[in-house]
Amino acid sequence: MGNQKADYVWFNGKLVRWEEAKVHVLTHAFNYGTAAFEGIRAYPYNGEMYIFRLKDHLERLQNSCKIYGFNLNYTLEQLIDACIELIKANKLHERTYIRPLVYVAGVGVGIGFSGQPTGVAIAAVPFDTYFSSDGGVHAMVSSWRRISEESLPPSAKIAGHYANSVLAKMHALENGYGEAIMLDSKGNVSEGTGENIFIVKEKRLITPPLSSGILEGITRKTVIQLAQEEGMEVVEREVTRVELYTSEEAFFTGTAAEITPILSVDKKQIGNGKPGSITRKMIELYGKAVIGKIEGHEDWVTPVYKLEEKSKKMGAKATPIS
Ligand code: PY5
Repeated sequence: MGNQKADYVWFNGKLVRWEEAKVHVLTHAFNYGTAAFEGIRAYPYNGEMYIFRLKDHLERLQNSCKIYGFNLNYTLEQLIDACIELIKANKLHERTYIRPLVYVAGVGVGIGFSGQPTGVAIAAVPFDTYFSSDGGVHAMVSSWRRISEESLPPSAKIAGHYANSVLAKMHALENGYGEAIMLDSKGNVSEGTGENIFIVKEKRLITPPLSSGILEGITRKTVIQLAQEEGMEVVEREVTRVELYTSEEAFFTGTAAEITPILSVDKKQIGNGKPGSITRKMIELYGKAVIGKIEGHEDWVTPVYKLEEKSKKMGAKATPIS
């Protein structure tokens, strides 16, 4: 991620200036990774900003908190309003990334956190593509295995879990690859360091199941739904490492990564080394979905500035009284 900035951060119920969104060095979350977070995108279209699947992301945040027993002192509605308010305050009108974070806020050295307060911060920054856009990414299979249910619950989006992703990602970058693909504890394909993975075989989309230690991605869910509605077959099943090598197409899905074609794995070219037709179709559909342009799924997006309602109201005022 880059060093994007904005004027304000939503910090424990208030908008504070960017520089003022600070915590103490002995904060429990800073020392032990005890924070649940989300990554959400907002997209500009026709002067409006649309937040994609905001409620789904915040519900996952609630579940992450539940798994770890973090108190989340704000309701879903309050968090939705906070995200909207924050984009407005920062006057954002470009591709934006929203990062809500619920953290154990006690200051001290003990590991137990019962009775300690939790804090909530939401940052929103301009954010374009996650991977440098040269048509896709070259990936390696990492020797670091994805965290498994035996030690950490992979379906919770917890700051501390990302130490695993950081090891795999840095190993990949240091070896000249754009991304790492992690295997699960059994040796099947799990996911990228911050993305789910799909492969295409005989025109079918295949993606690893929850039991392969994945984070249940909202982009993954969106892609499954969009593909099925297009009449494509989607299978959730274990994927072996060599199936990756011989797949016709492969791509990553994630809020930050959106849909990113995988051009090679371990230096083995996927398909003809260019984004395949199904991948391109999914990119096109996803591009429409995030601005509310898929019929029947307009409710996936939350308008920030509510321009439509405003213009309706203005229109009503302008109507002459008969
Ligand atoms: N798997 C992992 C480990 C992730 O971190 C993410 C999201 C996904 C899958 C995809 O989930 P979703 O489709 O719901 O976004 N990663 C974050 C993101 O905002 C952080 C990336 C730096 O995309």
